[in-house]
Amino acid sequence: MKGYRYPKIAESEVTPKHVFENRRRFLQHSAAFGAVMSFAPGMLMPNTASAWRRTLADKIQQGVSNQDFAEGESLTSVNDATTYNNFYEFGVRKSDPEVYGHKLQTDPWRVSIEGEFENTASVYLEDILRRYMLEERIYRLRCVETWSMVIPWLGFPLADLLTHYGLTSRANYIEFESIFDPDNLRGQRRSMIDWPYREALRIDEAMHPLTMIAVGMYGEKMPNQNGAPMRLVVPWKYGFKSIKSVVAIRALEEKPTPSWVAKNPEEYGFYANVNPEVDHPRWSQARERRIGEGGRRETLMFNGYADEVAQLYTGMDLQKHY
Ligand SMILES: Nc1nc2c(c(=O)[nH]1)N[C@H]1C(S)=C(S)[C@@H](COP(=O)(O)O)O[C@H]1N2
Ligand SMILES: [Mo]
Repeated sequence: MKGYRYPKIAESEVTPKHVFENRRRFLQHSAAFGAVMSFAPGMLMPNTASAWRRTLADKIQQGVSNQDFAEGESLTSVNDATTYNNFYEFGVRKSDPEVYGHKLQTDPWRVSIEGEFENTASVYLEDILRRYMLEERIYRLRCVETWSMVIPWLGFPLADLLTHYGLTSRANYIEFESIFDPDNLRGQRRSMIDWPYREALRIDEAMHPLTMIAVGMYGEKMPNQNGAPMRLVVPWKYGFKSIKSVVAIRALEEKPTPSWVAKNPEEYGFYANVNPEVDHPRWSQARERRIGEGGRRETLMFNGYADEVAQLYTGMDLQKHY
């Protein structure tokens, strides 16, 4: 694993132009708002507004370690990674998450820590963020639909979060749940899956050092279309396991049923490990299309993370436990 140095280029070059323009407009707007505030000291404001954004900005400022887990493969452009997305809460087209992502309400953000923990909690994201050093990790992302990307995530190991609340001896699985807000999430007004989106990992998968909670990408806070403000990233599994906009983390004794397994157990398994030898019923998984690249490339066993994770599955028939 060689070190990675984030390219030192102007923000205007790495951020899609309209996002950059929007941000500038937002900054101008909040500067004006600040001026108004100073003349209206009695005005009430929720004290949690934007608190996680400030904490995250501080954390990024304090410095971030970098590790390349993609063997020097080129990064997917930030434009491709933020305009070609699966986030069915916004619709089924790849462009929908970027078009409708602004409707996602991320302020304040609370996460419910439930089930087989010594200490259950309902915790504000800023209080989670305060506890951890942020790491940048470059991972391959392989969608079950056969496209792939290489993305520099910003986050921390899920294991650190789980151990903070103390797992009980009965915690065999971790279930994750995404935001449910049909008023703002137009995709949730249709019954594509049984909303909210739910995913799950076996406890050893959840505790694996590669499994991370991501709160940003490309050196900045997570764009809404990529699962703001916090999402799961499990690089050796098909992308649908990497659940976005997480509001609940539940430790369970019994194996839960993820949304895709409930919808179609023949097509989507609980494990969903990237495996070129196990085809989807409707297509081969042997090759993939790297977004931004011509042609196709071979799909790697466990998405290239076999050295790290293959031992989690020794003795399991991966054709059966797909
Ligand atoms: N809540 C939620 N999480 C989700 C999805 C979704 O529709 N809703 N799509 C999944 C799928 S199929 C993929 S491939 C990845 C895509 O992540 P990206 O858009 O950041 O590349 O998110 C996953 N997480
Ligand atoms: Mo996917």
